[in-house]
Amino acid sequence: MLIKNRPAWALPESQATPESIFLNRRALMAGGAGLIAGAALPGTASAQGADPTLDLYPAKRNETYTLDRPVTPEADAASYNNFYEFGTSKDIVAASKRLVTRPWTVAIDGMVEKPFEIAFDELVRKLPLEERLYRFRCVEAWSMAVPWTGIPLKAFVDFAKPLSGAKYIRFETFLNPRMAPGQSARWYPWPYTEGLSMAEAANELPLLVTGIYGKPIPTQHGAPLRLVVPWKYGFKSVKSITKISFVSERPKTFWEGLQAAEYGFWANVNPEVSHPRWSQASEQILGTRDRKPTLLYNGYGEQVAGLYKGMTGEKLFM
Ligand SMILES: Nc1nc2c(c(=O)[nH]1)N[C@H]1C(S)=C(S)[C@@H](COP(=O)(O)O)O[C@H]1N2
Ligand SMILES: [Mo]
Repeated sequence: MLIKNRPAWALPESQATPESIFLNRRALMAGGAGLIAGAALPGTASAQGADPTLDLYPAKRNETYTLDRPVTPEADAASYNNFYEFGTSKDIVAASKRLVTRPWTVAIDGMVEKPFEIAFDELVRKLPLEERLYRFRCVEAWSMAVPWTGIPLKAFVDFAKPLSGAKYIRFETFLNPRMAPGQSARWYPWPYTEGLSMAEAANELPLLVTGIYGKPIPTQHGAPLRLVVPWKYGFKSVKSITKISFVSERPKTFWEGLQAAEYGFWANVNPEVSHPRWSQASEQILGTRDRKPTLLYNGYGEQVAGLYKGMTGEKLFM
């Protein structure tokens, strides 16, 4: 395992269940490990200047969404990340500072009335921003609870004006191996992509996130724009989005492309459906020594269970 500086509350090696375990071995065999341990370029962060959206934070909190546990301390959430573009360990904060987030353009294409591109700084002022407290559950069996700020995905979909033939929405991360050394590892299907059905995208819960802890989102969490889908395993919550496409066919996602038997399209949280290599019954609460039982749909069944009525024959939980 490549986890360095493992904090006291992290899992013992024997219990840890990284998404990447078989890939780490391949990376080592291919001599690629050094490549993805990129260091920050001195001065990059300051060269980007002050964030032009600072005045939008903190956004008004939507009190509908409450937690059954304390909010994770910011320092813990901000220092234990998955962002394979910057390395396969959890310790990618420094490397992620290479991400240049301005200018940042998002392309909207596929089955829409009219494809268009929009600057992130314009998009973030066009649609309503709000703060929500959500639980977040990684497939590796750790979890956190954080205040995200974002645009309800539903509002973005209305703004994009999809055609009736659109059945899925597909999200794509930037592709720039010079900025993101992990993207030089050719055994991954870069760029990172994810997708939802249109019915899921129209649900109230998914957020196009622009901020966390009442501030613009930092690079390690997927600046400047990422998805958050709180009832699905964390890998669905794609970071640093540059393209959003409306499509008629179910898109093949990054993790599906790597290992379809372990990471499917639906990936809804379910404590009773084990990952082929570990149990999903409970979760390690980030920043603590506690484990908690994992909840069906990560506790959001009331809002989302209806989406899957009658979908027999689909692998809804992996
Ligand atoms: N582009 C991109 N998005 C990504 C990932 C990634 O490696 N690259 N990792 C995913 C996984 S596995 C998880 S658990 C979450 C972690 O989000 P966080 O680091 O903000 O907690 O981001 C998801 N989004
Ligand atoms: Mo994850």
